[in-house]
This record gives sequence, structure tokens and C-alpha cells, in this order.
Amino acid sequence: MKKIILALTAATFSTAAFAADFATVDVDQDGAISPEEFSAAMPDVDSNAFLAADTDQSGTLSEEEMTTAVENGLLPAG
Ligand SMILES: [Ca+2]
Repeated sequence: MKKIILALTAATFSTAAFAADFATVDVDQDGAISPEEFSAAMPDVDSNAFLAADTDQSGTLSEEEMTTAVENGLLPAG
């Protein structure tokens, strides 16, 4: 499972710099970034950025939502 996640992460982020590796931010590896995981990984990022990035308003960020947020400048890249 972990190898699959890492492979997907490498493929997804090969063209985008990223504040942190998704699998690293997703501490419990449930495939979604909780507000707690988000703030732990990016303590300097305003929580409003999390809400803005959560486009389906699920309360967590999917890998796709995080990637989109970085591309849109909501979240810092690198
Ligand atoms: Ca998680």
C-alpha cells in the first residue's frame, strides 16, 4: 500500500513543486489531509487556505485538492 501511494505521489507531483510530500503530510495515511495534519505540516499557512482548498467541503483535503491549491497559489510550493 505504501509503495502504491509513493508511486502515485511521484507521478502526481513530478511537474509541481510542493510544500511537503502528500504521503508525509498524511500522517495517518488515510488518503486525506485533516486540518490537524495540514497545520502540523504548514504551521505558517492560514487556516482559510485550507477551507479554500477543500473544494468539495469534505473537511479534509484530497491529494487532488492539495495539488490544485498549490497550482492556484493557495498553498506554498516548496
Ligand atoms: Ca490523513
